[in-house]
Amino acid sequence: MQEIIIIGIGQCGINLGLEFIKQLNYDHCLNNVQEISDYNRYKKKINVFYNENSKQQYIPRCLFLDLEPSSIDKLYQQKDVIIDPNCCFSMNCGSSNNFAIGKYTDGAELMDKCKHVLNKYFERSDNLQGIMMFFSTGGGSGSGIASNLIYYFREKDLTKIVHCNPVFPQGISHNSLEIYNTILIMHSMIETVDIVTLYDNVALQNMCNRNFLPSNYENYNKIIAESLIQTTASYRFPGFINGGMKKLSLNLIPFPRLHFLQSKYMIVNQMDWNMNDILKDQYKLCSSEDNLSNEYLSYQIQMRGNCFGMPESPTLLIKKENLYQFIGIDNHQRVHTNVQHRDHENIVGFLGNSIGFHKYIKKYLDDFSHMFRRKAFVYIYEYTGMDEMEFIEAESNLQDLSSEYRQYSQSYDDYDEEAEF
Ligand SMILES: Nc1nc2c(ncn2[C@@H]2O[C@H](COP(=O)(O)OP(=O)(O)OP(=O)(O)O)[C@@H](O)[C@H]2O)c(=O)[nH]1
Ligand SMILES: [Mg+2]
Repeated sequence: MQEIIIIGIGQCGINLGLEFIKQLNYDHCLNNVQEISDYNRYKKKINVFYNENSKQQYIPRCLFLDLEPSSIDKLYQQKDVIIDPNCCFSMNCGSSNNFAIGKYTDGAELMDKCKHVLNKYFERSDNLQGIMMFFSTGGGSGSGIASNLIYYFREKDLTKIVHCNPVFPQGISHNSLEIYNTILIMHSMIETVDIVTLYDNVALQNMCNRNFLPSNYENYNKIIAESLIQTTASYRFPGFINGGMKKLSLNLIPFPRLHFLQSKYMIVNQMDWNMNDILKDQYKLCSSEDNLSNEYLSYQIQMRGNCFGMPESPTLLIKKENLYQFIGIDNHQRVHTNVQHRDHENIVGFLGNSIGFHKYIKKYLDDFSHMFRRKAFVYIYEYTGMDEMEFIEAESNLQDLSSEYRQYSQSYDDYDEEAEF
């Protein structure tokens, strides 16, 4: 049945995972006791994110973890969604914003319980697609525990897809350790994860301001969840062209290490819209400066609703013939879902693998190098048993990734220059 497991880690991950489940419930017309309230609504693929119990309730297939109890306690207090308490684990310690505590000490103690739940989900699933993880790269619990889980999942089954949805920190002023945590979890995500969709609170804040919404975590999480509801619509509902996690990874990741995607999301209830609008700044969920239309190695357009016409008339969103010649393939994919969103007639989503990613990661790498050169704050990690070597490896792995992305942008620039002569 192509099942997916939702995993939320740390405060940010739990808030985001919960919001995503709430919106899934709404999209599938589940009421506050997780029963289907509208039987006309298509529910054939509801098992993608839910397990059905003997009382015909659909319980989300999820796992929530934190090193402090407050976010997990919040899950138990929910009135409009039921989360199985056997899938929620916390400790009483907190990570003090330290990746090493999340990964090696207190966080590692949670792993046995996690493995037990994950193995149970594996056994109960017909044909598991993979996992969707939510966490902030800056948090100690989020980044540390996520790193452990990613390695565990990879060892367990190489064929399943690991899709991470990390929220990046605002910058060095927010909290010094966030930069270290970010580079360390990025190191884990480069080798072991199939797809990473990037989000950051700066882009989300801009989106809130533009839409006259108060700028707070609740609204940020709503926006991220809405875009993921759009991305997963083609997994959960029928359409002209259907998608799945594997298809997404096959079509958008031309080289295994280059799997960092940027997401955009646009509601198109108005008549005068253009497919190219989706590339505009106001729709992006990650504040990278990558809006050049020829910067994408690959992209996917996700359409939901009825006004998009038949798939035989594909709309080529980005003109990038030169890039095609360079990569040698046409890596543009469309997915289409007929079942409309309950509140919006038509929605367009966009996921792109941009070579501009190297510019996005540069500011984090610069801040990291700036602090690490002076060994600032490194003792905090060393007290927890972490080796300085891990910092050096992470930095160099990220620099390599950055040059791999840059190599494509340079080749493209060279190609452009040659073409001008
Ligand atoms: N979008 C969004 N960002 C959040 C949310 N909660 C925290 N953040 C951001 O996440 C980072 C802090 O991570 P947390 O998730 O609070 O940390 P944690 O994973 O619980 O780890 P600890 O350090 O152990 O508390 C900061 O950059 C916050 O701005 C949230 O609900 N939504
Ligand atoms: Mg926390």
